[in-house]
Order: sequence, then structure tokens, then C-alpha cells
Amino acid sequence: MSEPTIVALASPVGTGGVAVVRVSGCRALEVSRRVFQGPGFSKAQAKPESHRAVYGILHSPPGLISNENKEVTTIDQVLALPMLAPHSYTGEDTVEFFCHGGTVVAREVVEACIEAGAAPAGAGEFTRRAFLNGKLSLDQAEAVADLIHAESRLSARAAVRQVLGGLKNQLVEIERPLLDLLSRIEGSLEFADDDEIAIPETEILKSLRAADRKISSLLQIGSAGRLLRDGIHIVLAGAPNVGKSSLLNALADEDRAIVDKQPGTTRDVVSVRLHHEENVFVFHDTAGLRQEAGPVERKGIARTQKMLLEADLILHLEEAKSLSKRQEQPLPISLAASVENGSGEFTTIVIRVGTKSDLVATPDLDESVVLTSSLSGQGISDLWRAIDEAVAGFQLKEAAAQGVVLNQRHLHKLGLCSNELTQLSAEIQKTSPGPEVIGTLLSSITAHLGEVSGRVFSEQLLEAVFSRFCVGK
Ligand SMILES: Nc1nc2c(ncn2[C@@H]2O[C@H](COP(=O)(O)OP(=O)(O)O)[C@@H](O)[C@H]2O)c(=O)[nH]1
Ligand SMILES: [Mg+2]
Repeated sequence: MSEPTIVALASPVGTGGVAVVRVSGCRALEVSRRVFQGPGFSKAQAKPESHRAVYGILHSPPGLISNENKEVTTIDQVLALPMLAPHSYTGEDTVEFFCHGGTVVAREVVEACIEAGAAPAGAGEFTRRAFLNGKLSLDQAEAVADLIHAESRLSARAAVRQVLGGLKNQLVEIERPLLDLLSRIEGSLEFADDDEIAIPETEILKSLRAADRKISSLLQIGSAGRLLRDGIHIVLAGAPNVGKSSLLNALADEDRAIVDKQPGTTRDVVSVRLHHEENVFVFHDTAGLRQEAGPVERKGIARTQKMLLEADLILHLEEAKSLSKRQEQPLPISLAASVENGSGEFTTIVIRVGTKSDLVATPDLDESVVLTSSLSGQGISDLWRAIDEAVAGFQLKEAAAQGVVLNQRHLHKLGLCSNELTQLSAEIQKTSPGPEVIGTLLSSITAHLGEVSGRVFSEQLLEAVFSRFCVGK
């Protein structure tokens, strides 16, 4: 049985100039003819011209209604845009109705289509059909959701390039030689006695290494995906009263955090999303790190420690006046413990900030400290510059240029591929396993790769991917 024809509002709910209602499926034209009167949509005609908008009247459908006395009601003047299979987003016959914006009209258009035989679309169902009909790979479909949810220019740019095939093309380049190799290995198994067909181990190793290198370079810009999608998380840390909340307000240029001269005022983490240049930042204003805290404040401090572990960047604040007195300024123990990886190396970039610079005349500090005054605004742009420099190391621009916005799912699968490729190479060098073993391991690797692009998929995988879409996309 064919899939039901579906309908949904494709534009946001609310008042606006125009709303778009999308109908897709093998009965899209039949449904449309029942609710729309305009050139090309009369029953006598076979099919309207594809991709040509026509003007007409949208009304409730006649006949099918339970209440026979109900008259056909005019709902709106609309434009109807038929897009015939396979030349539509879903690959199915599609009709889009452009009606007047507003909550009532758009809802009535959807209801009329349902009355005329369409089913309400589920979340992401149009894109799911586009994937199933071979219009988009799975990573392209996921990028459609990223594009819709993008909060910054850079993340939108990255997502649209992935929609256009950025990641897909790289995956094909990795996959194709491995699939070729796999089919040759499988071929050699059929003619096991023929030495001509046996593939030299050196050649196999070369292909595996080439694939591993390409996957590693994808994984290298892997964290950029999360930063583009969720924003760059920056934690403001330092002793109570050093001016953390004030600095956040200065950065945000508006009063979003509670500022008070009472030490320990900020007991919980206050998070503020800020757009700066091409990026989205999430600043976390924390409870100050100090020993002599009360029970409520201690809870705040515990959360601060957790935030520090998860931060992409840490601003470590100290008052400029106390900094200028000392030469060597070690990080407070509680902060250092959070950002060191155990062997004394820092895993998170820490920017040192000297606050309340207006209170010191000529501070004598090393150049790594950024001096700021939240009161006068002095040094705030220097701090933004230091943040932007640190962020340049996260390779967001590279990811955007390549059109590669990896998510958890991609990272997990590519990580598995990389591990298994390394293991297989080591195994070949150590024990020279026969083509049968190599073939089995290689097919597992190509299956992982196939799940990233959607060449290999399960119902469960599609459910997980498309549940994060909105209705109408
Ligand atoms: N003179 C001066 N005072 C500041 C500055 N920043 C903060 N303060 C004051 O320092 C006190 C503590 O600030 P707050 O931001 O609440 O510190 P927090 O506990 O680290 O969040 C308040 O009285 C602020 O007005 C600054 O740049 N210059
Ligand atoms: Mg505070």
C-alpha cells in the first residue's frame, strides 16, 4: 500500500503576511482539486503544470462532510504551487498553498485538506520522505534541521553547505574505495584457487590507511559541530566579589545577571546566550569559588566545578589590584583541579582577566592578563578579541567551509570506523588473516560509514533522527 498523502502548515504559527500549507503524496492533486478552484486544477484537466503557481479560491471540500447540509465555505484567496513527482522536496507530487498569514486561515486550509482526504503530517515527515525517496542522504536531512535551528550566520552557513553535500561528498570519497575493496575481496573468495585474483596485503593496507586518514581529519573538526549547533560555552570563574556578574552584564551590554556587592550573591549558575560576530556564546555566571561558604552557596560552588569541567573556555577573574601586587599568580586550587587532565596539562583554554581596572592607576601585569573595567567599559573589547582568538582554534570556520557539521551520531559512528580500521590494519600486519576475516571486518566498517550517510538504515535510526524535526518540515 502506498504512503498516505500528508498535509501540514510549513510556516510558523502566528500572524504574518503569508502562510504556507504543504500537501505531499500520491493523492496530493486529488486532495488539492477538492479544496482549490483555479487554472489547471479542474477535474477535466489531467495535471497542472509543474512549478507554475496559479491563483484561485480555497474552500472547504464538498461531499465528504458528515453534515450534508453544510455548504462549501470559501476560506481564502490563495496561490497554489504544484510540484510534480519526482521534482519536489519529497520526491512525491506536492502542492503548496500560499494563503494569508494568521492563525485561523492557515489552520482552516489544513483542516480542509484533511477533510478532503489528507492525513496530518508527523514531525519531519516531509524530510523523511525526501530521504526515503533518495532526494537527500541522512546527513543532508540532519543538516536541514540544523539549518532551521541555526542561531548564528556561521552555523547557518555550515548547515547549508552540508545540505548541499559537503559531508556527503567526503563520505562517498571514503566509502567508495572501501566498498570496491570489499567487493574484490568477496570476489576473490569465490575463486579461492586463482592466485591472480588475490589482493596483495600492501594494497589493502594502503586503502585502509587512506580511509583512516580521511576519517581522522573529519573527526578533528568534530567538536566544531556541537559548538556551531549549541554555542560556545564560557564559564566565568573566580572568587566571590571579583566582578563576575558585572563582567557578564558588560559583555551582554544589558543587565541579565544579579549584581550585588554582597559576596556570594550569585549562588546558582546564570546562563546567558550572546551573539557576537558570527558565533553564539553561552556565558555561565557562577557562584564564586571560596572555602568559607554556607550550605546553599556550597551547592552553587559544586555546580561551578561541574560547569568548569564542561566549559569550552574559562574566564578566570581576579581583581587587577590584587594581581599587580604579586608576580606569580597560580590558579586557585579548586579551579586548577577542574581544568587539568591529571598530568598537569590544561585541557580547557583559560583566559585570565584582571577586573576593576578603574581602581588601579598603572597596573604592572604580564601581558597574558586582559584588564577590564565593567564600570567604565574599558578592556571589554580587548576581552572579546581574546575570546575570538581562542575560538579560532576550534576550527568552526573550517567546518563551515567544508560543510561538515558532525553530531553525536556521526562522531560515534566515525569513531567506531576509525578504531576498527586501525585494528584491522594491525591485525593484517601481525597475523595475515585470510580474505574471509578481512572481508567480515571490512563489511562492519562500511556498515558504520553507511549509517552516517544513511546508505544503511533502520526504522529505529530514522525515528531517532526525524523526531527532532518540527511538523511541516
Ligand atoms: N569599581 C568597580 N567596581 C566593580 C567593577 N565590577 C564590579 N564591581 C563591584 O564589585 C562588586 C561585586 O561585583 P559582582 O559582579 O557582583 O561580583 P561577583 O560576586 O564576582 O559576581 C559590586 O559592588 C560591583 O559594583 C568594576 O569594573 N569597577
Ligand atoms: Mg555574581
